[in-house]
Amino acid sequence: MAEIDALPFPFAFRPEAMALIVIDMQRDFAEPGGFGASLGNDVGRVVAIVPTVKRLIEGFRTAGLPVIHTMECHRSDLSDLPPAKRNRGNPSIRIGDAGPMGRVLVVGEPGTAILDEVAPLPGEFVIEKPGKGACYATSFGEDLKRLGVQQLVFAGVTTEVCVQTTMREANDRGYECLLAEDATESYFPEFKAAALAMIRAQGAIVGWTAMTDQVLKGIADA
Ligand code: C5J
Repeated sequence: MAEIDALPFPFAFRPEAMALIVIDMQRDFAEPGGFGASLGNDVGRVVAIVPTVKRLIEGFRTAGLPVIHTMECHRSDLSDLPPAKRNRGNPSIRIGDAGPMGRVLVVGEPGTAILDEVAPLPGEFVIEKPGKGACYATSFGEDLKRLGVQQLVFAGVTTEVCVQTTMREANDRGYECLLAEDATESYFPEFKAAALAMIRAQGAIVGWTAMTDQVLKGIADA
């Protein structure tokens, strides 16, 4: 078994069973005028991790390991958007409304797109998800089975919402999950710190955390 220097203890993995899951690196969470900003958040925090996420993606591609991207988005008729989600919070524009980058978090709209710097390559899986977690109402579970992966490295935004939800879903389904600490971000630094601590508490009850350099070293040495 190969290893990544991780917390709370080394993350053992088989390279052929490993994939990178990049959560929701979309313009709507990273740019002014998008969903994240409409909720009053400082999107600069998301922009700051883009180079690190890019480095992680490139490391997986170089190692020949799968990269799976997710996008939080809804059908244009909003039939997959429950009122409980649309009405939540007090945004200046709601999901489905027209904003400066098109309709917010709707499939095919400019703001829903993944940022150019970390965009999927042709052939990489892109999971369009209507929920915060990638397992709900998507093919994510079947895609992971088809790829034969068992160990997942996570990156993306936001740490305590879509990233943590998907990690918990995957952990419950038997996957071993590691979160790249410096390739994930929250609009709230204290929520990020708490999510990292929760994930690795109690002997990795939900998973492991490690810095991107340690992940890249682990897969390069494997
Ligand atoms: C949120 C996400 N925060 N991708 N979505 O609404 O974390």
